[in-house]
Amino acid sequence: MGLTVGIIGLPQSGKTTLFNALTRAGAQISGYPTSTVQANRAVVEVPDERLQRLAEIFHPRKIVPTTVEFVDVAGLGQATETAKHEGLSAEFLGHIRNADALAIVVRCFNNPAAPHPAGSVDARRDLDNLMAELVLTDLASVEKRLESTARKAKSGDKKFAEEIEFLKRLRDQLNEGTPASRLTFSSVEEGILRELFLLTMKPRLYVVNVGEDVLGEAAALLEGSGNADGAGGELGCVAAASEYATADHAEIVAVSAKLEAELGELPEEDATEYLSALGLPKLGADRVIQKGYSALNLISFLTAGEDEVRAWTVTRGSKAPTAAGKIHTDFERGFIRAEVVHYDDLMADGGSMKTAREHGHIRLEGKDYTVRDGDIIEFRFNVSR
Ligand SMILES: Nc1nc2c(ncn2[C@@H]2O[C@H](COP(=O)(O)OP(=O)(O)OP(=O)(O)O)[C@@H](O)[C@H]2O)c(=O)[nH]1
Ligand SMILES: [Mg+2]
Repeated sequence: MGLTVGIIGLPQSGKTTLFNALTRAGAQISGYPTSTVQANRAVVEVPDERLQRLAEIFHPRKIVPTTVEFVDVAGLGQATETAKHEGLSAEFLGHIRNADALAIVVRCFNNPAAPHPAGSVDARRDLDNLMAELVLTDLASVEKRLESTARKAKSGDKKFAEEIEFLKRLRDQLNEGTPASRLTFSSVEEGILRELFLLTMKPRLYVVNVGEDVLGEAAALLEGSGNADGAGGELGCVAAASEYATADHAEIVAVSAKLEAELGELPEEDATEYLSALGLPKLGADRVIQKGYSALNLISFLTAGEDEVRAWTVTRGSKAPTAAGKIHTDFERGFIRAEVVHYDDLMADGGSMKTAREHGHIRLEGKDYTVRDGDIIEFRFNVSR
């Protein structure tokens, strides 16, 4: 479905290192700002253990996971040095305007070999700065739209007067430093918002980048089982980022980008073994992808047969014909019915479609059926209708 996540953050926060961990793409990193001038892009597979299990049952010729594209851009602030008061540069924006979500990298690691450009780690300060850049950029978009709408409003059309009203409300809010995502709006206004491609409307996922020695504690802290009382340094930084994310109603995940980029060069099983031996959570790259998926309100449905076992992405709440349309527009147009068995039911039935049928776990669903994550679906359609 061509889902794209933009990796953004201040200079030297570890964006490219994270990108490498996520994509195993070996993109260039370096210890001084300006390292990433052009954007790095890579498409990665969404890990889904269910596909392997299904392949053992269906023996398909191929397994096809669903994918996400990551874009790694230059550090904010550094790309905008010359355009401080107009928000981000056009070139930079071109890379993230069309992203479906933003992964915001927050630096909490210490690294004397690559010092923090501001001299020390401070998640609150960094996130305030970063959000200010995004807000400023959006403000410029809103101002521009206000000018063009004001010209159109001279025709006397009430529609434009209402749009101006809304844009001013949006501008006031941004002027206070509040992201556009906090605004409440009507469906007409939602249409205007969509045309503005505002950065602060995009779903956000916070990624705190910590040193490998505190990764375990940081992960526990974010899951609510750890404690950062009195902790300064890296853990205090993680706690501050966590507060920030909570106030922003966004998900947060801890990674040690450097460790993971290094582990990314090992075979996956070895990397997993290494992490579990140290009592660390599974690969942060996987967690970033999965959290990104849920932040975006996406689910996967599955198809399984002799030809292929495959995962497909749809937005949560999608109806069966929409899901069918992901496979082929004919499937949506000629949709008749969906034969559905949930992955968990099939597993409970020992992986046997026959048993699943006997237990009534295989259902025939119509066009109003809301697809669930993990549904294994076979579509019935007729294109001649
Ligand atoms: N100790 C430690 N160092 C890290 C970690 N992540 C990144 N670094 C180091 O920090 C420096 C900057 O990392 P990059 O990934 O290039 O950072 P960036 O955000 O892409 O930087 P720009 O593209 O210049 O904005 C490099 O020297 C990395 O090796 C980490 O988790 N721990
Ligand atoms: Mg970089």
